[in-house]
Amino acid sequence: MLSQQDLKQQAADAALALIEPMLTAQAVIGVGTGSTADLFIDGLAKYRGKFRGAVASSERSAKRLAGHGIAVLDLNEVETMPVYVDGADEINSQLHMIKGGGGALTREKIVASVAKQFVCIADESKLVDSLGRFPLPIEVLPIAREAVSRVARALGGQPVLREGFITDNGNQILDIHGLTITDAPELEKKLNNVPGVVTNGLFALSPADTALLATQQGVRRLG
Ligand code: ABF
Repeated sequence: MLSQQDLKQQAADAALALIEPMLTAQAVIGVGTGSTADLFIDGLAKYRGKFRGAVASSERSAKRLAGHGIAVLDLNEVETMPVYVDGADEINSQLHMIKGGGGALTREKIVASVAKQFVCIADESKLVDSLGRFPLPIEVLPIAREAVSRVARALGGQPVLREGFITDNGNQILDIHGLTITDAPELEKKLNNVPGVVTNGLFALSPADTALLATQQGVRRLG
């Protein structure tokens, strides 16, 4: 029986095998945040020098990349990237995701938007029939916390402030419990339009292109 850590490692290894041919001297790799992304970063170290560098979706990932001697580039120096590799808190069969459990959803969504291909790496526990059992993270400007909370309640959710947490961008996070998400792209659009919302953790308007899901029977590829 493979542990969850073994499964995350297998997903990370599968992503490294997938992207290896993309690692040219000019290539810049987009890198996500979280425990599975950490394993991907550690594996990327052996290819250091084969590619130009990486753009990180958080200070946490930037530090880990730099620790391996991988050049960490400012997104403003990069026009495009062949691939963005990142984990997820939940993913469904349409490759819609809930992300942000690690608090990095804003930069994750930005960096992913610049890459040609979004490869999601996850253990099988992240694959769900419908999104929403994992509380939906929303990054909010602190002044808008209560206003956005009222909107979340009106949508049927129960917002909980992520106590003592400030994002890399200096904002707060509301975790919205109890949402029944039947149309993820629609809800993402709605939340995008709420004044004070910086980013919501639904990645459905721009879902992953490929998912590498580690299972007890091996790594499954979706998309
Ligand atoms: C990242 O992956 C975050 O959005 C999310 O919180 C994290 C969860 O993945 P893991 O289980 O690998 O930590 O993209």
